[in-house]
This record gives sequence, structure tokens and C-alpha cells, in this order.
Amino acid sequence: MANERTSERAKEWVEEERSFARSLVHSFTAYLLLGANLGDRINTLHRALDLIAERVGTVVQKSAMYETAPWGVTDQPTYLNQVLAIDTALQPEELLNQTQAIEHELGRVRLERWGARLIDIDILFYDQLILKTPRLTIPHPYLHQRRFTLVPLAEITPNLVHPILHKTTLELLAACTDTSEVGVFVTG
Ligand code: A4P
Ligand code: MG
Repeated sequence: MANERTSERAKEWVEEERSFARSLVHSFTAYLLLGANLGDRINTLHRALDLIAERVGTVVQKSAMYETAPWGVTDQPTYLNQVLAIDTALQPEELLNQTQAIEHELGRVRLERWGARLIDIDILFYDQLILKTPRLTIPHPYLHQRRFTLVPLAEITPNLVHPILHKTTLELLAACTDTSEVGVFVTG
């Protein structure tokens, strides 16, 4: 009993230390899209969120989980998608390193582009940064073409302005010609 209390207190200290350390460094707001269409999709999204909170930064907002028709390669199972807003001190490339490590840890195997996967984590925005390197394009180049991204994004940040297209998430959604089905996922 006493041991449990001590270890609970130790965990609280670690968390306090972490948030203090974060408060000393400048943090950035990044939006991440999680997608899963194989295996136990709900559990995978929960685990991804936990690992992101542990290694990437504070999860400040999360959308509902959405059940979405596959986009690109349509002959594959439906996806669960979710968007997270995180405060992170990581630089963009470090953020990608972490999200890719989490994908690997959760069993992601890269097979076909746009094909079925246990987990995919895309970086949608990183503050108002515009970046194009061989490894990383920010904002995500397809985000404005996909309802499975725009609908959950609009739920948590309808007025965020795209730094290249100069439109809010809601305006991008209104202009989006994608008609694939996207609905809030209801369990049971
Ligand atoms: N990369 C460049 N920019 C980024 C970024 N902003 N975020 C590079 C993340 N990665 C970025 O990605 C390929 C490479 O993109 C990475 O090595 C990274 O250096 P990947 O995840 O290995 O391959 P992929 O996901 O098959 O290709 P791609 O082009 O990233 O596809 P998307 O855009 O991720 O689309 N339908 C529904 N309903 N829901 C989905 O979630 N997802 C996809 C995949 C297709 N259809 C879908 C969904
Ligand atoms: Mg991807």
C-alpha cells in the first residue's frame, strides 16, 4: 500500500518535472493525423496517442475517431482517422523521427503507397511553417484534397489558416471536391 503510494507520487514528480522542462523551452503546435485500417484499429489509435503524449509533447486537443472510406487505393478496408493537436518542443525532423519510430513500434510495415496499414501518422501542420525537404513536406501536401483529414481537423480547429492556401479549415472543406464518406465512429 505504502509502496503503491510512493510509486504514484514518483510518477507525479516525473510528470511535474517533464511539464516544467517543457515550460522552459519554446513549444510549437503541430497537428497530426492518425490513420488505421488493419487490426484492432481503436486500440492502435489509443496506443499511438499514449506514445505521442509520452515522447512528442502534450496532446492539447483530439478529434473524435472517424470511420472513413479508403482514399487513393479504394480496394481496402475502411479507416479510422483522428486528428491531434500537440504542443511540442521537437523540431520538424525530430518530430518525424518520433512519429515514424511510433509507427514501427505499433507494427507498421511499409508495403504499397496509399495501401492498407496498421498505423499511419502524418504531420499536417507545424505552426505556420512551410517546409519542403526530401523527407518532409509541411503542410501535408494532400490535406486539402481529403475529407478524411479536413472533417476531423475542422472539428478541433475550424479557423486555422493554411499558410500556403490562405484558407481556413472550414473554407478548405467547403471547397473540397472529395465526396468519400466520413462519419463519426460509434462503437457498439
Ligand atoms: N513525408 C513527407 N511529408 C510528410 C508529412 N507531412 N508527414 C514522407 C508524414 N510523412 C511525410 O510516407 C511516405 C514518406 O512521406 C515518409 O517516409 C515521410 O518521409 P509513408 O507514411 O511511408 O507512406 P504512405 O503513407 O503510403 O504515403 P503517403 O504519400 O504519405 O500517403 P498518405 O498521404 O499518408 O496517405 N484513406 C483514408 N480514408 N484514411 C487514411 O488515413 N491514408 C492514406 C495514406 C491513403 N488513404 C487513406 C488514408
Ligand atoms: Mg503517410
